Amino acid sequence: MASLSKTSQWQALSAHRDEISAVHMRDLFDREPERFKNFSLELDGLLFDYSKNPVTGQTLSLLVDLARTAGLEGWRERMFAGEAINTTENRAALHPALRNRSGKPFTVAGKDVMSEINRELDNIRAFTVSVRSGIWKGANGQPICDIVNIGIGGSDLGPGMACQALAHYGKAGLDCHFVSNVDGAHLDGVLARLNPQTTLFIIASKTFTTHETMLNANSARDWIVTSLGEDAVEKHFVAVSTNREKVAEFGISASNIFGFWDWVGGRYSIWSAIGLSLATYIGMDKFEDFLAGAEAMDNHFIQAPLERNMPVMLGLIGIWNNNFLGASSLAILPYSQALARFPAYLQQLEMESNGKAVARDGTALDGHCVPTLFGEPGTNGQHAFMQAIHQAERLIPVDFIVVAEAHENVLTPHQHFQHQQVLVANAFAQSEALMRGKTAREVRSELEAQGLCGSELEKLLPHKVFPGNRPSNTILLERLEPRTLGMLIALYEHKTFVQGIIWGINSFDQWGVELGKHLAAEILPELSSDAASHNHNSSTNALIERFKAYHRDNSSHRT
Ligand code: G6Q
Repeated sequence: MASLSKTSQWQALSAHRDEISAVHMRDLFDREPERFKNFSLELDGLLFDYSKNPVTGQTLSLLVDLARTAGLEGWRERMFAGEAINTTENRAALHPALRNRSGKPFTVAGKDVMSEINRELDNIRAFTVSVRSGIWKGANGQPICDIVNIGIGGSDLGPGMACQALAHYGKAGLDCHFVSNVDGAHLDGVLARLNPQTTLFIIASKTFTTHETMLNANSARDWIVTSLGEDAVEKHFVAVSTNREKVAEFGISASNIFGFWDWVGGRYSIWSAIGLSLATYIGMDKFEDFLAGAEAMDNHFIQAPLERNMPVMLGLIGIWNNNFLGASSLAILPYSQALARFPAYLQQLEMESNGKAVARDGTALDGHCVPTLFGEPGTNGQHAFMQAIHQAERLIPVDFIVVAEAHENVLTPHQHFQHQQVLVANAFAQSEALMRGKTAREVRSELEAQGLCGSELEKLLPHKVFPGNRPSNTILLERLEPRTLGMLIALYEHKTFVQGIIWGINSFDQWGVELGKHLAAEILPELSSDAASHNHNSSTNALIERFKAYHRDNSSHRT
């Protein structure tokens, strides 16, 4: 966005915002009976309704002009052509190749990468069949009942979120667990429930050097070796990594390594072997459906005109709410318990991709970019933070993600339908309430009807007014299944890309996580050193000393 805000397209949007700012969305709906039709898009069981945003047709066409001025179409071509658009790491960002089932070539540096991808998919398929059918046996000859994915960030959030989302499709008798946190309580809590003889670990780490993952992996390895012996490692550990050397050092044999490539960013890697836990859990055919859903969204993103293009519209609506209406956060509210981890997944996708201070050319960005994402499944959020979204001064746009059909398990179909109706009624009610609000006049007549009058009524009235005119998108999935989940994730991936291009950001690096890592490596030896810490500020030095003092006084429990 370094210079984009100076362009005539940006200026036109600012002027347009001033012109329409007094118009309430209620009036926009009243004036335009076809508003839903005009401001919604549909693709294979996924409906995207963006009509409840304070925009007009003109707003959207000005936003599309802005996208064109930012060169969105050219950048999209460069991404799909495998150019090194991640300029600070000189890498392509070619995750769409991972879900390309059409047979068309995808190239990186002039080399078609599809044969390598397909070979790896074949390896994944063979592994999933072997584990699911019980051919793969643990050291004592028992089939695998529990898979533990050890990874963090991009090597955890995607498969963890998706396994929960698609649990309905998971194989009975096979459970997937995810350990990411270096807090020993995480691994400990998972291992406490498992039997080493029937547990298989997937160590998922692109670099195989991530401190948290390596410590968790080593502790898991000790757990297996202690109970089954050193030879059991081969039957109880596989790795997903681009660093075969480091995996070999850990003691995992070459035949148990699933690879991927440096042009797959961590937070875009669920489509690669990083999805191994998911593929094993739901089976390879379903994993292929998941890939196909993402591919359908890729094709839509490439082919649909910008004005009718879902990721483009989702991105542009966000730009409007952020940069022109001043919102600095975004609530992601899946009305689906199965999608409980989706907000956390999107937090990484959007905030790690676009949470940057400088543009691609290194110049400072001249406005705020990525919003702060947060969220919880509905209806829980309604009983927690929705109050602020309805009435607090600051604008907090919302993405509602709603699933029409529930999956049945223990409850009867009738019970499920009852629950689903209540759930969905709440989602639709929230978006309507945010849009319409409740005027002072409406509150007054409501209170009068309840028999209130005079000062009692006047005192209560301002508390019950809702300003409305609060933006929200609704994404309605017919069913939460592998294909639609693939579409949904790819929709947000491309939305993130669209916004990054408009802000002028390289969405594919993450230098902002380095400083903390570096300092942690410095502090670690200080925590066990006898010498007092003087290397930091007074706060950090004192905290280190307090930690050491605590452990000096309580050292008996570690022996
Ligand atoms: C994602 C990031 C980051 C990464 C983790 C784990 O885009 O790069 O979240 O996925 O730091 O890294 P490894 O997979 O290398 O362990």
